[in-house]
Amino acid sequence: MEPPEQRIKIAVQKTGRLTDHSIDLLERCGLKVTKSKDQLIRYGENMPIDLLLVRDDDIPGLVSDDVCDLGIVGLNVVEEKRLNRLAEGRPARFKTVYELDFGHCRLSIAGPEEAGYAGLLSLNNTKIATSYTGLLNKFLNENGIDAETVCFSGAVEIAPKLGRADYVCDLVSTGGTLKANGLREFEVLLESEAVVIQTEKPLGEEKQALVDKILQRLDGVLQVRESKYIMLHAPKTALAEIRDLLPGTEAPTILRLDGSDDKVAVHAVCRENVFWETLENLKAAGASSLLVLPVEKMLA
Ligand code: PRT
Ligand code: ZN
Repeated sequence: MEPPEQRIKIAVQKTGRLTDHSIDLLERCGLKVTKSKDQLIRYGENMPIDLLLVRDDDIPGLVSDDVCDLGIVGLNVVEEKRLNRLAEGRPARFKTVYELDFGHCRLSIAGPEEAGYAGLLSLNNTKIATSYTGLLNKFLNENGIDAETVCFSGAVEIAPKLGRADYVCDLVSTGGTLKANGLREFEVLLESEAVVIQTEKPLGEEKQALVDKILQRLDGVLQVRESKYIMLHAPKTALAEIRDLLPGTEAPTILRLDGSDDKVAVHAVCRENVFWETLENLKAAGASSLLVLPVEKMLA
C-alpha cells in the first residue's frame, strides 16, 4: 500500500441522505472499499483512495484543513461553512469541482399563511429561525432587511408554533414538511445539490492526475444514467427527419445495409431517455428494426 500521504482521502457523510448515493457513485467509478459500516475509514482495495465517514457539517472543514483532499457534501453546507469560517477569520480553502446531480433541495424562507407575507419588506422587524445563520444573514444584508435570526440546530419548522420565530429559513425538497407544519414557502435563497469539493492546496502531480481520473469517470457515470444506444434502419430519404427525432444525439453513425440501396442503418447514443413515443415517431417517419440498449460505461 502507498504511504498515507500519497493516498487520496475523500470525506463522505457517515449516515444520512447523501451516504448511499455518494458511496454508490464512487463504486460505479470503479472504487472498491473495505466494507465495515461502523468504521470511520473505509480503505480503497483497488485504488489509493480512502473514504473518511463523518458528519456532513465537518466535511468542508476537513477539506479546508487538508485532512481530506476531496469531500462530497451538499452545496448548502459548503456555502454555509464558507461564510462561518470567514466570519471567524479562518480561511475557507476549498473549491467546488463537480456537481453531482443528486441531493437536490433549496434553502428557503417560509412562514405561516396568516403571517400575511407580501414581499421581502414583510421580513423587517421579524424573527427568523434557522440553522443556516450565515446564508440567512447574507441574504438579509444583501436585501437591506432588518430581521433577527434565531439559531435552531434542528426541527426549525416548529419554531413559529412554539412562538420562537415568525418565519423559518430551512431546506425544502418536496415541501411536505412545511405543509405538515402549516408553513408556506416565500423566498428561495439557494438551490442546492451534492457537490465534490477539493482542497485549494495543490495536490501534487500524481494525486491530481488520480483526482482528474475520478472526476472524468464521474462524468461518465452521470452521463450514462439516462443514455441509451439506439439502432434502427432508415430510408435514405427520411434520414434528416429521423436524425432530428433522435433525442440528445450529436453525430449518429450511418452504415450501409448489405443488399439494400435505399435503406441505411443508423446507430446513435442518445443522452436522454428514449420513450415509447419517440420510437413511435421514428417508426412513423419510416424507421424500422428499432432497438434500444442501455449504455453501461462511457468515456468522452
Ligand atoms: O448527521 P449529519 O449532520 O451528517 O446529517 P444531517 O442531518 O445534517 O443531514 P441530512 O442527512 O438530513 O441531509 C444531508 C444533505 O441532504 C443536506 O445538507 C442537503 O444538502 C441534502 N438534502 C436534500 C436535504 C433534503 N433534501 C431535505 N429535504 N436535507 C434536508 N432535508 C430536510 C428538510 O429540511 C425537511 O425537514 O428533510 C425534510 C423533508 O423535506 P421535504 O421538503 O421533502 O418535506
Ligand atoms: Zn449535518
